[in-house]
Amino acid sequence: MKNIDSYTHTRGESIYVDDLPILGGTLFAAIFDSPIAHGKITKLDVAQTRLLAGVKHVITHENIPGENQIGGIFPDEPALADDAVHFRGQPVAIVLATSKKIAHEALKTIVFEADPLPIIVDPRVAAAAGEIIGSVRTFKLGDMAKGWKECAHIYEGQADCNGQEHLYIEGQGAYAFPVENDCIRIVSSTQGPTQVQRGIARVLGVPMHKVEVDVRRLGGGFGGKEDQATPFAVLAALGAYLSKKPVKLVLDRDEDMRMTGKRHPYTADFKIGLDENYKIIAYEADFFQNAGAAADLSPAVLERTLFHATNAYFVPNTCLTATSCRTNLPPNTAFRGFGGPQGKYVIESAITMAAEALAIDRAVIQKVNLLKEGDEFPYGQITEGCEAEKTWHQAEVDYEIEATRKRVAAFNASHKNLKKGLAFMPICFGISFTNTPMNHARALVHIYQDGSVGVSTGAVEMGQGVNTKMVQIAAQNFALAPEKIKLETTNTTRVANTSPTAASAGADLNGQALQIACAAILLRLRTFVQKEFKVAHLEAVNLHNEWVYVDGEKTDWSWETLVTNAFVARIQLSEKGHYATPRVNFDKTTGKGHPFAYHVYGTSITEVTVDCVRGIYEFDAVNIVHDFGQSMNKGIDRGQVEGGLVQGMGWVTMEDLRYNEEGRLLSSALSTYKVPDIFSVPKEINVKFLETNHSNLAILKSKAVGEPPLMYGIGAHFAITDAIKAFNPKAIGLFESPMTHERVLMALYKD
Ligand code: MTE
Ligand code: LUZ
Ligand code: MOS
Repeated sequence: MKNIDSYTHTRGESIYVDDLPILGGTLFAAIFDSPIAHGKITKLDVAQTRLLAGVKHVITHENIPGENQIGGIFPDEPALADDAVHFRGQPVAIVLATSKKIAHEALKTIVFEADPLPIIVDPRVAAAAGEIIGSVRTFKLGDMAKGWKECAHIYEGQADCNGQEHLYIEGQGAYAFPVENDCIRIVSSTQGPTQVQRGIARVLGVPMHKVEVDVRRLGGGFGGKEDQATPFAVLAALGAYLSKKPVKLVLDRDEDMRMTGKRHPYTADFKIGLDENYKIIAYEADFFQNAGAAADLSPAVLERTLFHATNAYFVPNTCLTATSCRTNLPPNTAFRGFGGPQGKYVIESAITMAAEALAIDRAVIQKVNLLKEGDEFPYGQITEGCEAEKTWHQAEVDYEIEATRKRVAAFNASHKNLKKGLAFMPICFGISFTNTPMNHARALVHIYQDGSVGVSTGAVEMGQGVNTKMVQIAAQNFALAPEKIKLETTNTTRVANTSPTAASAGADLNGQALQIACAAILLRLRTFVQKEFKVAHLEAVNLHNEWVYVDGEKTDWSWETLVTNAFVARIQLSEKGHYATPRVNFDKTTGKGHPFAYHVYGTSITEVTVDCVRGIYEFDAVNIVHDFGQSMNKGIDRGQVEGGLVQGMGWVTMEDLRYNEEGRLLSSALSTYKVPDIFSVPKEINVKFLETNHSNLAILKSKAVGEPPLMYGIGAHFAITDAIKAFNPKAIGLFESPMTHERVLMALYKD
């Protein structure tokens, strides 16, 4: 089934926040954000600004009617700065004017003075200074002292990976409307409508029922709108609440890049020990996360780094520690993979270091350590339906690895200045929010009198195709054509108390809730047919192809007739469903439990050609075998794998996020921050569907696919370093990501 948005997308008719028709009286908001990274505010004068023609309001923290607080996990982030600023780009004041241009011009007249305070941008410096968010976290398995004794080879090193700009095509934005009795209705580009609702209620000092949040779709989120859509929605709502006018706030690209947090950069120390057979016996890693100036989701991201620190490998003795470090950068946040990629990058570096020292192919170490059925993760969960080895073996066979290795070796032997590199990247990713209470969802189904169906869920469409999957579920349950189903906006008054659409669990959680609602209506309708047709057994009543069947025979009732008759017979044609993932639990104090409903596995093989004169490279192919369970929509799922892969490749190759010592973002535009385009994607991407038939908790056995494929991208880093070594054997220990052309060139000529 095609993506239900493809028609309006390709015609440019899909509606985003900035496309909403402008209501009369609308005011346009612009944010005055901190020009310095750290300081105590000594003067904030907006008197002149308030007098400007076209300026209607200037709002500072003093005008906030409720609590000046937007922190989700820790209350450490004001909506508008009060006595101090902690990062460049931190919102200090907002101007509401009759046009966006006037609002932006007016910002220049705001007088802001501050006494500078020391600026920290490096997480290790922050940790040494005691600037820590939450507590240091540890996951442990086995006995380290015993483990190290059993090792024949032990290596220690450091691995660093950088942050990443989300670069959703639609920037952050919201459009807020005042409603009678101090209520607010707001359209927000958010992955978390309930988070926005709660944030607004808190800052306005009103109960949540006074705030209605509506989301049609997002032009991309990638985690960047899980938490960080909230501050901008709050500011728009605050404007509407105080001015009693509709207020629109849509960030321009440069504002968005400057003000919002990104993927967390990490620096880590590792120690790995192997026995004679290259089995990893012990692994220790100590992660320092660059959290930025406030907690945001950092503690949860930090935790997922620990969950995925051993990637798809079994390590009997593991000690993992992680520290969230407070720096003077915009608060970093969720980004596809949510700390998992950073954890995996470090163990892949450790394995590479061991392989380099032992002068063997790193794939040899990877392969013998893959997870097996019944293995224990450092957090206590046991693998069930483990596909790590199966995807690896299938990748070796389907992509003819022996022939590929020979071809690469022959190429490298016959070329002086061009070298090819290969890298395997196995992945294992846990599906569920690691914070157990977030794993539930609701759906609401209406069948209208004419037989058409309206479906609301808590899921937010951001390009990943969740709405299409929801239509498929409803259509399948009612035996209807997809055209009979309409996916409504995600709205807090129809579906309340939603978890954000995140953790790749959107389709699983909301899809199961939707199935429960559909099943309840269907049972009522079939029972009604049973009575009307005087059928002995309910099982004899079925729906096929929009028609009622009894005992396998077509009746004279169409779906429409059934619905109309049921309505006249006063049968309830609406239903809600609620689903809570069974089994999941996790004890944060012991670091043990069964946090994930299931795991997703896969293996990629990346082939790259490096131009050793210029340091540039091209990806010849990325070949993937991915564990989809039983994909309910192969087109959408393939798209998720391809998109995730390329986004992950961008993270470890060209996306070079830079801040200077003053905490100023240097890579602040698309001219200085390069993302993969059609010329830099692999020439070939092959995705093979490993179809498995285990019972699992995935919706219709179709496994979550949103985030896991991003981590195939990590293979790009190690394919490049493999090629570099073929040119310059001294270029080992390259564990600093991204592998930009500049960095590759330096490595090629390093001695
Ligand atoms: N795909 C597109 N096109 N746009 C997005 O913003 N976000 C990713 C992934 N795929 C994203 C995407 C992230 S971070 C997550 S968590 C999942 O989609 C969320 O959707 P799901 O739970 O329905 O898989
Ligand atoms: N968000 C969250 C996530 O709040 N908890 C998670 O476990 C998670 N995992 C991935 C992405 N977002
Ligand atoms: Mo995705 S990082 O869970 O929004």
